Formats: sequence, structure tokens, C-alpha cells
Amino acid sequence: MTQEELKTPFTPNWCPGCGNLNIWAAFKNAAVQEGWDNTNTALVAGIGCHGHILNFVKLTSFEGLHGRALPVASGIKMANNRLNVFAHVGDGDCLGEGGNHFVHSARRNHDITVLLHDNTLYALTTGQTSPATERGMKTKSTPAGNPDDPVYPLAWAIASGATFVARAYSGHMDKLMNLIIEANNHKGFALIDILQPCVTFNKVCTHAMYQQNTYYLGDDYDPTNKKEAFMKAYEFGEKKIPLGIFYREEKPTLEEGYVQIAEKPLIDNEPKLEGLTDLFKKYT
Ligand SMILES: Cc1ncc(C[n+]2csc(CCOP(=O)(O)OP(=O)(O)O)c2C)c(N)n1
Repeated sequence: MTQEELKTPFTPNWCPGCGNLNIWAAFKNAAVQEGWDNTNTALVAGIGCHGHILNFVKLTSFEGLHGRALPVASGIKMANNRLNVFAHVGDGDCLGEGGNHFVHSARRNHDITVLLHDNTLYALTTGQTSPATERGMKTKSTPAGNPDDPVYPLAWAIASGATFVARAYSGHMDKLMNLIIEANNHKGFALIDILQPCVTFNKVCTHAMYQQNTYYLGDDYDPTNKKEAFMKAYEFGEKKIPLGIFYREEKPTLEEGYVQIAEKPLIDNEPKLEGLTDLFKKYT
């Protein structure tokens, strides 16, 4: 599809400067470059500002309940494992309401790509703390400062069994685009934690803050070393926010483990109605 063909009748309504705009652009550039279209790709999103992305990309998509994007994405992949499946999720959505799904989708190594629009708060509901909000940060729901420690999504993903774990900054659009492509090409559960400023409600995690404090993991970093990746995932501070691929591992995906879909996707099988007919009768 071309950029033109990916357009929908809607104009993005994110705030000027919102990181979602860059994620949207990077994702569309990746789609054009890789030939993602309605025959080979499906998108899912949770609820939040991030979820609006589905309205602005003309690809088959499903917006589910808050926090439930990952079970839907996993279901789509299991029904048709030929598809590229992307889940656009928010930090509140995925790490809070959907935390349980995050752990188990990673553990089972579903072959899906999770794009975590991480603005470290609940943006759509106007700026409350999320599980990604750092301790002490003043938000609408914690005017005296957040009394909780945040979760570290990358460490959480690695500990849960994710096989591709990366972090990007939304302002570096080309790097983000390449990472999205790489994550999709990876066989297994891929997470990209995308640092995404919320220019309206987050006065701490700003573009300037990320530009001054992020750095890219170098060639001397070994992303296959799980222990090192786990330690790295906890590094977050002044001049110390790593970007890039923290961890990758080749491991059979959940979909590869199912004999029912090993040869052909579930949707290509003729439905077997005998037995079901009696069941349907019972309930009609
Ligand atoms: C079960 C449920 N709880 C709460 C809400 C209200 N709600 C809608 S969006 C949202 C916050 C979304 O924040 P996040 O997932 O971080 O996404 P963002 O808006 O920051 O992109 C909440 C709490 C809801 N829709 N459903």
C-alpha cells in the first residue's frame, strides 16, 4: 500500500507534539516499505490516546476493551498465523489493566509485535498515574507525588519469557521504523517500549528530557545475554536511558507448537459441522 492508500477519512486529533504522531508516521512508513496490507496484516489496540491510531491507518483492525489488546492479538494470530499482527497498547492499558495478559502472552511466546506507547501516565483520562509513572512524580491523581515504584516493562518482559525486547524513542522516527520491522520479522513475542512524551500532561518525560538522556546500546552489547539484558532493563536515569535491542532469543513460538496450525492456518480448514449441529439445536 502507498501512504495515500493507508489514509483514512480522519485526521489525527492527538495534541501537537504528541509522540503518537511520530509512532503513527514510523508505523506507516514501515507498512509501505514492507508491503503490509489488508491481506497480510492485522492491528489491535487497547483503549487510550494510543488506541486512536487505528482510526488513522487503513488496515484491518480491532479495538478491544481496555487492557485486552493482547488476548485479541494472540487469538487473531492463532486463527491465521500467516498474518503480521501488531498490538498498539498504552502503558496504563498494557501494564495496568492488561498486566496479566502481558505476562502470559510473553511467556507463551505468541508471534505478535507489541508496540507500547509509553507516556508514563493515563493520557486519555487526562493525566493520572499509570504503573509506569516514576516514584515522586506529580500527576492529577497524585498531586503530592506518586508514592509507588514503577514497573520496568523491559525487565518484566524478559522475566516473563519475551524473545525480542527493545526500547525506542518516538522522536527518532527512522530508528523506530527499522525497529518495528525487525520486531515483526522476529519469530515470537516482540515488545518495543516506545518512550513517547505526552506534551499535555507529562511535564517530566519530555522530548528534551529524552533527547538529553537517551543513548543507543553499542556494538559491544550482547543482546543474547539474558542476565545482562535484565540488568540493562533496570538502567533508567540521568544520561542513562538505553535504547535499542536489549534481548533476543530464538525459541519456538506458541503457534509453531500447535499441530492443528502447523501445516495451514486454522481459517483454511473446512469447518466440521457434525456434532455441532446437535449442539446448536440444543440451544435454539
Ligand atoms: C476497564 C476500564 N477501566 C477504565 C477505563 C477508562 N480509561 C479509558 S482510557 C484510560 C487510560 C488510558 O491510558 P493508557 O493506557 O496509558 O493510554 P494513553 O491514553 O496514555 O495512550 C482509562 C483509565 C476504561 N475505558 N475501561
